[in-house]
Amino acid sequence: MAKGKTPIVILGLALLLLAGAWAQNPKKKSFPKSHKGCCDEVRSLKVQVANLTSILEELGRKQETDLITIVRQVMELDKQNRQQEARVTEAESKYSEINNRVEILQLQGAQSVTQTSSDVMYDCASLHAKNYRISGEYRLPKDEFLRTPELSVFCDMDTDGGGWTLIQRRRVGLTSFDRDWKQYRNGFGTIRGDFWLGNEHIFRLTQQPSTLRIEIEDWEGQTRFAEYGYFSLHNELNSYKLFLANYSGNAGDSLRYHNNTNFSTKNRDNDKCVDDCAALRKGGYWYNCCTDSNLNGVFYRRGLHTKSTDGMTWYGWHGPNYSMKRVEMKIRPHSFHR
Ligand SMILES: [Ca+2]
Repeated sequence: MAKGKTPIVILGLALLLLAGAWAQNPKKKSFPKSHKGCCDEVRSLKVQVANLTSILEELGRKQETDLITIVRQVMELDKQNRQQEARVTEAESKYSEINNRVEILQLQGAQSVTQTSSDVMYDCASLHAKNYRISGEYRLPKDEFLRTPELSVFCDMDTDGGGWTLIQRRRVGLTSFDRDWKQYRNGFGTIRGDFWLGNEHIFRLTQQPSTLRIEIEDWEGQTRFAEYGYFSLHNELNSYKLFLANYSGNAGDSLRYHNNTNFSTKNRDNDKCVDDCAALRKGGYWYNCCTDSNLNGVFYRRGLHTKSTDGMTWYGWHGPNYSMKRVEMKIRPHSFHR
């Protein structure tokens, strides 16, 4: 019976195989359909990605080019800036050179004029009378006839007609004014910066009737002045005693209190007080007991000037606790003509 059934079994298997093959074929045919769609999408995506990459690369290249252009522009601007700076430096140098030449001419002029006329007291007013009208430093040579020493002075040829010889200036603040008698007698500091001309020179110059003008500036940039129509010092034997009169101006009369007072320094207390005013107020001045002004006091920079009473004060304007930003004291003889 088994032998009789074998061909049927084989046939059955063959049919099954055919059926299986047939059943697989449609699947195989349907797969490529969906696989083809997938590949198209992938290809499309790939193309898009490629395009985007290309755009990105292009953008990158463009940014790089822009960056290079900007760097080049910055470098060019920097170069131009350096060239301009060089030009400014050159111009400044030329200006300085011209200025020096003018100053040398001023000095030479002052010297030659002095050497040919020893009949006048030499100061900025007499230079002005000889038509020297530029404010600046002048060197007055030694004069045997007048027995006056060589002296550098700073002339203000602008204020109220000019002809002013500066006897004091504070504007930089690096020069200490807490000095001894000898230094105040002979003078100290730099004529273009902060200085005291020297009591001996002031005494000599004020032998001719003179006016004193005091100009002060506060830290807000406001300026005021005090003028004394009469101003002179006594000699050293009389401690350079101060004489002044005829106040005018808008700063207040804060030197009147010091009138008829001897000059004091930290090593020579000539004031009218039990206290040692020069030591307390840290400068040389005509202290009475002690001050209504202290123009040779401590130079306090902005913000520090209210902390003590030893500053560069002028009570008539800002009281005892305010130290000025700038001070100039200058003299001019009554004989001055504009
Ligand atoms: Ca005293």
